[in-house]
Amino acid sequence: LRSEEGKEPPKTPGGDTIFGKIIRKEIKADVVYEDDLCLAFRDVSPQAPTHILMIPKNPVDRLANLTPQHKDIMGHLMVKASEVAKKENLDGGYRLVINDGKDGCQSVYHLHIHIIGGRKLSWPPG
Ligand code: DGP
Repeated sequence: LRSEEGKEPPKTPGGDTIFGKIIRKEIKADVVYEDDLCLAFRDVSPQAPTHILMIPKNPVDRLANLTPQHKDIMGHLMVKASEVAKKENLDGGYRLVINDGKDGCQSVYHLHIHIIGGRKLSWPPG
């Protein structure tokens, strides 16, 4: 057994955060893309005209806890985020953000990629 294979699966499929409830359709979300591996839905508190969250269905809590076994899913999330942005007509550009941990302002501990666009964004972020 590799070390990852010995880990306990999450207690509930999809995980125990609010995003797990969204994956299991226990609470509603405005879903813009879904497949076996990931789900994309509009952020409840949008910071721009387009603000979508892309999440893995098999949860990992944060970027800091990724391991080599997450390479494929992280690649999948990025490719699908790019496709979602295209479908949302973010032709002028957009931003992908992953907030990690307390100092990164992460509030939901189910890793997610913010897809933010539809207006001219400023840099650096606050
Ligand atoms: P972060 O701060 O990076 O952990 O971002 C969490 C985001 O999740 C935040 O922008 C608001 C969003 N969010 C929290 N709860 C819900 C919810 O129940 N539904 C939706 N659609 N978004 C949520």
